[in-house]
Amino acid sequence: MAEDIPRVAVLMGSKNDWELMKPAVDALEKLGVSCDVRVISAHRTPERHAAFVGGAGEAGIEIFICGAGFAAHLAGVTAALTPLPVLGVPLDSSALNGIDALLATVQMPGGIPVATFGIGKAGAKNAGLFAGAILAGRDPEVRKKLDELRATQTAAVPETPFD
Ligand code: RP5
Repeated sequence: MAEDIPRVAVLMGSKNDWELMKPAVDALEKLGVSCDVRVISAHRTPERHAAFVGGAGEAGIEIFICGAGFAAHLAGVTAALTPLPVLGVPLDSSALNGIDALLATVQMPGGIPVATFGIGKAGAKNAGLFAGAILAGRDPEVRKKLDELRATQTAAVPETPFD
């Protein structure tokens, strides 16, 4: 992980969410963006949640990525606590395979937006890349790394399935 001041906070509702949320951190590392990774639950650690989000802006955080399963209110409550962009990742940790978390995250009432991504690891990866894309708009170094990452990804696609 880069050692400069974290610009993105990656929050997850449980330590058990880490394997699903790691792709977000991996994507940000590839873009040279440092993150602050925390286990914070909106319902199990509400004071920790409010304290962290309340101090995050002053600490340099520009974007939040929140992953949670079940009745996933972590992203929504985070968005209620900050005007900074909140990217929500629904996690498939319940018997409903993340459909519950997807609906809970995406169906925010008008007024407190959460940008919601796909369920699980692909959603976490895209949330990390999207946070990078937001930062790329104001940081040429991140923009350069994002362009390089896209070019590498394109070059890795074979012309035929036999290559
Ligand atoms: C949510 O409940 C967490 O985000 C996690 O996905 C789910 C289950 O948490 P654990 O019981 O595994 O800690 O709050």
